[in-house]
Amino acid sequence: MDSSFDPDSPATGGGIFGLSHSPEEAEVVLIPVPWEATTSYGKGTAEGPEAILAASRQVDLADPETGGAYRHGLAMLPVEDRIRTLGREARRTAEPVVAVGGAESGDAALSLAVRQVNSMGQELNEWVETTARTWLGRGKLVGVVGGDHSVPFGLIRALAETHPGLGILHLDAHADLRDAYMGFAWSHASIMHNVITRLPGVSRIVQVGLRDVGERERSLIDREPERLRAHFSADLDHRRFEGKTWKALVDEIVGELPEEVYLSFDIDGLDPKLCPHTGTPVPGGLDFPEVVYLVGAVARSGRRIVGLDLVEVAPDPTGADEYDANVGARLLYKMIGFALQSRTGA
Ligand SMILES: [Mn+2]
Repeated sequence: MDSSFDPDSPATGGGIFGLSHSPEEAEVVLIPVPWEATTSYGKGTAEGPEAILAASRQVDLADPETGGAYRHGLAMLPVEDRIRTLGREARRTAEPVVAVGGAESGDAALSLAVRQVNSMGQELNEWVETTARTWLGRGKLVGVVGGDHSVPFGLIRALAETHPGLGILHLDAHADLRDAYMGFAWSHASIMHNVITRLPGVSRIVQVGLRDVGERERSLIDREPERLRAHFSADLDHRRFEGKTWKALVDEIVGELPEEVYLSFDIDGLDPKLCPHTGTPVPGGLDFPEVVYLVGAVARSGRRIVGLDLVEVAPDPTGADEYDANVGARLLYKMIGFALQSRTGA
């Protein structure tokens, strides 16, 4: 960045947060993934990366909490047309299956559609992983901006290999532990099931904010007490109502994480007043300062945040309300800031 750069002046750079770093000169590289192949309820998260990019230009860069992440250089890769097209094709192929709630009927056309969507999901995962490895290999901190919650699998796989024992701090209203939702192996509702069953390098997933959990997900949590730690919103709320401080709860949560941590943030972990257009909003949930305190506590504990994603941010389809993307962009800046702090010990 040239020396005349003024973080207080209106954003002029075309990149994320109004900056103009190339990915080569940035310390943080974000991979945008416009993908929502298998979402069943609200749509629009495929537009998340571009909405966050647009809203990010309003974020003041000298963040008092995280200390000005922009100095490290931040860049978002351009959205690849091939990936956007693949995402649309996957969505189109999945639609008839989603419309009837799955392919259990044995209908041959629906079963074929499921297999095709699964193979497109596989292709996406491979692309995310290859892209992530390229930038990880150059020493970057890599993040994924979704898209639905299926998209960061390739990044998590790459990091689980280079950081065995990795822990995931998973903020979400949902456990995402379903084994193939509607037959779709790479569904947004299955991301953590796929991580826990396919990535032995991930030692533990610590889930926070859960409010909507299926019976089979619950029993998987009970069967895997070492690798899955679930913090339900109701439990956290009750304990706070009865006098526990948020700090005490955060210390417990952070204490369950290993030394190296990946942040996976589904925006619907927040109170839906902060993300009114997300695909599957659930009342309750965490407030913005609470999650920022939690993520900051990971860095302050001396743990290292080695990668991150922010998913399920969906802009208002009418374009009238940019709040979802505004909250998303600010959350992303805080997550990056704490990750950088944890990286350098600064
Ligand atoms: Mn999720």
